[in-house]
Amino acid sequence: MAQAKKALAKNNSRQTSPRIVRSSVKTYDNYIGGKWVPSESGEHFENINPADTNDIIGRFALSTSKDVNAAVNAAREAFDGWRNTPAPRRAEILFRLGEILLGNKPRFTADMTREMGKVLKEAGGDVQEAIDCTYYTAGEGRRLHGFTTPAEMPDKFAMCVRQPVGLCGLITPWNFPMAIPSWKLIPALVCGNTVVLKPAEDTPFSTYNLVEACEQAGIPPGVVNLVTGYGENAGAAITNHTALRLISFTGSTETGRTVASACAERNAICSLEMGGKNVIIVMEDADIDLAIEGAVWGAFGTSGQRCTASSRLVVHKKIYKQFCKKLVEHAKRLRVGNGADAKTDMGPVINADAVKKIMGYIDIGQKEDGATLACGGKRLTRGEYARGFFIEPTVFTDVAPDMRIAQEEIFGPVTTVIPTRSLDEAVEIANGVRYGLSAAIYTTDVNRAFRAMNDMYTGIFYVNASTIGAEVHLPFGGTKATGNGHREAGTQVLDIFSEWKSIYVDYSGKLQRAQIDMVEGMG
Ligand code: UN1
Repeated sequence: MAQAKKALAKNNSRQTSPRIVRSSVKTYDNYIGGKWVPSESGEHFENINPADTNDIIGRFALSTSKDVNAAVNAAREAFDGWRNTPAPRRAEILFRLGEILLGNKPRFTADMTREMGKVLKEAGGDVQEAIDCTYYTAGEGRRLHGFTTPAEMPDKFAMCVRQPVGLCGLITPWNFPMAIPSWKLIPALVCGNTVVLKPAEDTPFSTYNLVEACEQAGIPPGVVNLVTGYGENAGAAITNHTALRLISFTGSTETGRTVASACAERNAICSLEMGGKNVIIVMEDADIDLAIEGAVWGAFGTSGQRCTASSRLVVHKKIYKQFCKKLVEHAKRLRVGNGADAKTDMGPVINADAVKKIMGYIDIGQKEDGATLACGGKRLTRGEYARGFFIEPTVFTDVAPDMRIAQEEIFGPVTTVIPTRSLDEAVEIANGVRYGLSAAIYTTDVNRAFRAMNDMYTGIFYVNASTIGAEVHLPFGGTKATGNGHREAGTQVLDIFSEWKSIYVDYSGKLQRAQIDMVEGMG
């Protein structure tokens, strides 16, 4: 009950005007063991449209550790059946899921814009990323390659196969509310694991849609379990549950560290995707208009709320003035508004806490750091903006690499322009942050492009393209404080959701001792 109040208080703090209470607002249950069930607490939290806080999308189950326990038990019961279902059969169900997602793309897109705020085109991209991930990863059902290798003794066979990890806890963020759950869920399933999935409290609806589609596709009861709620209760219960062999988390570096410590305590596998402070280097030989387009898209797409957002632009001095002028012109032209309106270029940020954090950084940029606020910097509160969380596209120029706004992840529509004298200096600045997710260079000099490609210590690198827009068949993840060495997507994600089993078959009919009984003539 106390938790419920806390959750409700948190939601109330997201409001900018009195809530219209609508009795018609639908309630949404957890999905445990193949059944839609209310949370043990009987409480709900509200999912609110960040473009209009009077618009309540639904009331979702406010789960506790008891709900997590029930979900883990269901996952345990389903595990043997699912892991022993041949992988190509598991994949067939996942291909069906892909069809269902594709068939519902317009509805899922609209639902996502309503709960998350991003413009319809981008929400469609998020749903598409889940579709791509589903088709691509389901294909692994007929591969999941292991390998054979010669054994060191005669009449002995050696091979290595993938086995599922077991029961997995998946904790996902609000900025890609269908794509990121799919990045975790689909590979977990194709490898034969069963899961407990907890989406972010700001965007449970898109993940609910994904799980409902799993049910329709025919994924057996207990294989996928959905538990909605807050990090401090449901999330913590998942992180600490001893039966969950693996926790996969995407979110802030701070929370990721807590997750990692909890997993270390109980020897659980832990895969983390966390913050970024991504950079675009623009050299003096670049196609400036192309670089501007990339910078605007990377900085203000999804209102800057991507781990891959272009929050630093390191620009050569020779073109610095021209670049800043054009960037500001473009940023000012962006139409901020409700993402559901086709004319909108940039939607709201996610909630009141985000507004506070972002506005705090804009303040720091001006006062503490002393950078030049070249455009934006204000929260929009009048007229159509009155009931939402809207912030102007904001550009800081004359930024020094060590300023807080150039070092810390803001996760909002704010970018910083840093002047540089050379490629070497640009790379040093670019690498000089605690994160290492994505980086880009705009140049027409192939030598410089390859030099930067070699020297940037990030998980993703782009040439003449922005820092956002990773595709699902390439590994996704970063170095340093961005991750803990794992990669999602691609085939590399299989190394998160399966463990290697080395198998030796001795058909000699006698004891053969490795390292001791050498083959004649070699000892
Ligand atoms: C994220 O911001 O956490 O590369 C994911 C991109 C998207 C995924 C972003 N495909 O920007």
